[in-house]
Amino acid sequence: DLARETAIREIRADILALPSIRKHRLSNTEFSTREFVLVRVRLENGIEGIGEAAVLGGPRWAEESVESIQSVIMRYLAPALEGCSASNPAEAAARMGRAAFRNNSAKGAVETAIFDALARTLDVPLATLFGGALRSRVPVLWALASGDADQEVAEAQDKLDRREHRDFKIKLGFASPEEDMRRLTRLREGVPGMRRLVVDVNQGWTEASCRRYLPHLQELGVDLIEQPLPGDDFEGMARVAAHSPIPLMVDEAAFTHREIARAGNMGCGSVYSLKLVKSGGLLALGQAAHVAEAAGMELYGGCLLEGSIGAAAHLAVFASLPRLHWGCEHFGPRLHVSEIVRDPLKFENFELCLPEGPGLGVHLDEDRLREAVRAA
Ligand code: MUC
Ligand code: MG
Repeated sequence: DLARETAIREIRADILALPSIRKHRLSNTEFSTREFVLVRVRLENGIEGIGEAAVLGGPRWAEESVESIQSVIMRYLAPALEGCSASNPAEAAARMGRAAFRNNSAKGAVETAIFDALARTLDVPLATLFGGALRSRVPVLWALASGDADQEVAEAQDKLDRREHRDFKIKLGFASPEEDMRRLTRLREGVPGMRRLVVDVNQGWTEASCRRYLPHLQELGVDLIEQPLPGDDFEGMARVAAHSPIPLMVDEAAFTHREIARAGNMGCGSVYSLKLVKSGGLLALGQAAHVAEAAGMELYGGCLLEGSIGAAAHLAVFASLPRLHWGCEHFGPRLHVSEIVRDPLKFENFELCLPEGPGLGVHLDEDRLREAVRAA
């Protein structure tokens, strides 16, 4: 029977590293090599599922590092899953929830690998396990984050010319707000063909700078302001949002369903960024979307710069959502020099394509994988 055939036999977690095409800067971290953990779950039937645990430049965007992810998986999550079957991902998620507090990136990757192994066993795309796909493509933006205004203008124009991206996000908060305004102005003037512009401050501003620079952001036609204040400043976000003609997006502030409901109901923002590393599993990711909407927020398909494995996992859930108002930001597969899959996700006509085929729809490339293990 299915439960016996899909019993979890082995769980592996390897630390990998891939160079990025350029330095990526955020208010509180930066990196030119992306480290992540590849999780592999082998079932009794011999089928293997894969999952990706992302971090950004060490334990800085959130508290997890590749080292903590690997050891939490091997020491706590894998033992908790002994005797569990991939035919019951909800049971696997519940066991991991009891075995470890938070550690969402680790849990999310293991749950992804379990779902992938189940979908491959059933020979269906992963989206089928979330109710089926309502869309096969999702609009995808690109993030500018080198901090060098000329480079950013050239990069954005190139993405537009290739019809890969017409919506952009720019990372602010690592320089002074004045410098940020200069970079933004350069970008708006230098790339007139750009459609939407999102600014992500990654918790880097104060309430005073928000008030002071809101009029500039409005003049520059900014469409969305992501997490300008520290994640735990719900009251400040609510006050800024109440003044802002531009919608605010809640990112680092809300991981759990209760945090999402609180952020929405307090008016901290009118858009929520969905991320596997915040929800801690694909089941919870889908639920987060419904909680956010119920609390009055529109949905944005967020990422932590995952490659094709993590992006495909998010897409399987995003494809099944009734609404995804702001599209997604899964440009990660193009930010890294080489990927560890044979079939990286496709970008066409400003959209990211949902991969076809059973499970996640992507397959490991063993040669590239060996290089990425060596680099780590
Ligand atoms: C974040 O805070 O949104 C996603 C895209 C990007 O450039 O950084 C990440 C994390
Ligand atoms: Mg963000």
